[in-house]
Amino acid sequence: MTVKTTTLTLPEEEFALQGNRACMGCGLSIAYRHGLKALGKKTILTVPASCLTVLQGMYPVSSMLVPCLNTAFETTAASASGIKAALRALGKDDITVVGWAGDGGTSDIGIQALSGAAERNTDFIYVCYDNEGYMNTGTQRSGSTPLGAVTTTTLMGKTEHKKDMPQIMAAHNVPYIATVSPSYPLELYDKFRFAKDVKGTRYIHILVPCPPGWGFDPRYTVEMGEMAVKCGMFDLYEIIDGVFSFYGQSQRIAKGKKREPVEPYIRAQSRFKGIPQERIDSLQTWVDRKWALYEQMGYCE
Ligand SMILES: Cc1ncc(C[n+]2csc(CCOP(=O)(O)OP(=O)(O)O)c2C)c(N)n1
Ligand code: SF4
Repeated sequence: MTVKTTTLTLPEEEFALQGNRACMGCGLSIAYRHGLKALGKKTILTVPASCLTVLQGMYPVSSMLVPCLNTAFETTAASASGIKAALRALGKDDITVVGWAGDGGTSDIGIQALSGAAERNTDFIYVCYDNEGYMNTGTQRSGSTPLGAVTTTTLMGKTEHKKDMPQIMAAHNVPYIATVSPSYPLELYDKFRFAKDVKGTRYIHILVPCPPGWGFDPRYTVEMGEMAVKCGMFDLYEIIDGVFSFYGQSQRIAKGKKREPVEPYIRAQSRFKGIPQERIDSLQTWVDRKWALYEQMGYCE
């Protein structure tokens, strides 16, 4: 049995330093810091244009202690495949290759390269941090933006539901998938640590609360991530060789703990300001249907 990490056993070594350029309260900084702790120094990252490139800093100043290739928007998985092939040619098989991209760079523009790499079961970890929009360029809608959210390209609120990226990856039969949240950093750390030792394509999806893009006070980042999980808008699970299991707060819900309604979570964010009641009902139905499907699949007790 894998031993769970606690605040006492979490390694102290840092690879993402203080004083980075992320916004105050950015959920990505928490996730990045803990993810890199688990991946360790024998890691090469490839990152497309996104908030993460901003967080890392501009040459020659960087807040990072691991090498990173800044790549074109659509090429995260393709460049990761290339780095892996080059390392193999050099006989270096002890370095973890990681593509780390936003939801725009993953669910929209980078999906073709990712799908190809996953189908070939390329040996790398792909991380999608999902702040539910193209935030670095001022909050445009992505395929991962939820129904009803106002962005600069959905002024009346988005009219479609969010794309389910982890399930799209599940359809590729990759050996490891995990959904994680910076609100539960120790569990996030453990999922990254597990993924590091798996061979083949591993996919980790992080829901990243984003104070300016979602419209909430930066002090509530952790709480916002918890609310998302407690109401079932975002679920914590992993799929190991096709076997699905919930963990953490979502496991408690799967075991019978009552799910919170989505409305308080929606009302806490100004991107949903003025959202009509029928759209809140539609979001609730979307969550209820998702959980009914989990039950049908035998994932709940
Ligand atoms: C081909 C291409 N189109 C557009 C851009 C401009 N651009 C840079 S970052 C970005 C938004 C990225 O969104 P996402 O991947 O969700 O990451 P986030 O900014 O939210 O962290 C855009 C549109 C670009 N760099 N390259
Ligand atoms: S816009 Fe959002 S995701 Fe990007 S750095 Fe700021 S808080 Fe983080």
